Amino acid sequence: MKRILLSLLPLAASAHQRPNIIWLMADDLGYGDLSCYGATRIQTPHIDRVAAEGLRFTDMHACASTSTPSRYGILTGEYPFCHPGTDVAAGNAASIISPEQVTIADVLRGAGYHTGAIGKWHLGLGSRTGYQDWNGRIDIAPDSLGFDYSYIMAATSDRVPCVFIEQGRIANYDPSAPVEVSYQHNFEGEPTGRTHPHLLTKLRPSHGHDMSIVNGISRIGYMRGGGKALWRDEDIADSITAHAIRYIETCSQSQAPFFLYLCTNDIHVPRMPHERYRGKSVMGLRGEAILSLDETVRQITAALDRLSLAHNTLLIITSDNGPVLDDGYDDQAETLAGDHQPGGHWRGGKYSAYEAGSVVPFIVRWPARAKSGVSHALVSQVDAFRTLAAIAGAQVPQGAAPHSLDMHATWTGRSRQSRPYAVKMAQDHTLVLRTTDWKYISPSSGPVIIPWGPKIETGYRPHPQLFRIRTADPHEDHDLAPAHPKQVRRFQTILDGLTEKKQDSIKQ
Ligand code: NG6
Ligand code: CA
Repeated sequence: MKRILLSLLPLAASAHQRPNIIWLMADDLGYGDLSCYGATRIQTPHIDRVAAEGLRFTDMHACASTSTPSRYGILTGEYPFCHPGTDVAAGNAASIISPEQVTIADVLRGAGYHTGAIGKWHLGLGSRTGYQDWNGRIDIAPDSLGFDYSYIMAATSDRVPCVFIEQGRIANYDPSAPVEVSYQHNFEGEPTGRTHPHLLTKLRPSHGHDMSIVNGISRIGYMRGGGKALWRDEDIADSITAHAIRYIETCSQSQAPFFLYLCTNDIHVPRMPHERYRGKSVMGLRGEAILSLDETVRQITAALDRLSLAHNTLLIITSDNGPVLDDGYDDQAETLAGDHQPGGHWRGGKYSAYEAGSVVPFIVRWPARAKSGVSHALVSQVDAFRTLAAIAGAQVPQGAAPHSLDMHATWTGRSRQSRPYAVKMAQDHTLVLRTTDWKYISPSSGPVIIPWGPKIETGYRPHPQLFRIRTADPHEDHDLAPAHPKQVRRFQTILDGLTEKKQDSIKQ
């Protein structure tokens, strides 16, 4: 059993003033992908409106440049490199967060919030990898991790199983088509993208993604069955948004505030947004997926307005990691990007140690209490835990959220105070440390360019690198490490301190 001692802090005014909280997180949306962050080849008027009414941050750091570790950091308040097994999870991976761990959902639920997780999950499910009961009840689902309600995709839309899971069971379950999943072997007689490329009617892989075929698109991993429960990629955004709105409507009828962890599939590959967006962006499917994300925001904000909830709802819009153009499907994202810079002025992209991998859009709107404008404070998603807990007036139990700081004054625009430093992890586990002025990348033996397909610079070098990130060198071109050995030692010592603790906790 989790030991959660929850009490209301003085910060929390009376219960009815506590805000609803929506953490709306896109997938692989880059710093430069929104018009309010400078994009010109795409317009995102609905997200821009939230940004204009709220606070737009220019220096928010995800915990990692890929999804699973980034999400782990948000929900647990612990850096993902301090916990074993947080790499990009397969669709049949066991739950990475154990039910004994305290999540932000546990803390908010304990403080009287109704809690929901809708959309992409990607943190594993069940107690044993490969042994989930897909045709019954999955034993560890978000309800074991603090969420009263969940309607989720197990992993990503490019990974099997291609079904939604509601309250631990496959939604729209089709008893005539039991689901089987494997990441090791195909099921006899089932076509794959490799063996039956003529069945790929919607998208072809550019690298990987050549296993089971669902909806004319081949995926990572093998599955059989599903029948009417299988998703149609074109409907994923509408389904997630409709469930989110239903959730908000239901919660609006109760006295209790709600916390909605709402994770879109947009704009991850395979990008196959609804047909109504076809031809609507000069950037092709990747642009259309951004339009679909903007439409989700339009619908969510319209629902908040309609239900008179907007004033006291803390709405956060962000991304799990940086952008990628070709992430494994021939969707012409590279050619049609033109002069669009998905990572804005930052170097690199998804997976990399360079800033575009993990500096993400971050918009906070809370009309009742937060200021509007632009904040250049250095902030980190690992602080979601203690910051949201403070805003909700919930106490964080001892031992939980070890790396999270209460940054509510900064997140609501009442302070410009930065974090002392932000730490994040690249795809090969290279650690990066940022202060307001410096950027440090620890040595890595990894390749200079991502080797499996995406044309992205990793930022990996066998020696330490140091950049004057804000004042002189936002593009990480001039390595100052040789000239500043003391600074290098200082930052490496901080990282060593974090990873030594990790070794200790793994040994215990
Ligand atoms: C990679 C996939 C990529 C994407 C990524 C995870 C291949 C070749 N590439 O391994 O397409 O799924 O994992 O993305 O399989 S994330 O945003 O969920 O971290
Ligand atoms: Ca992602």
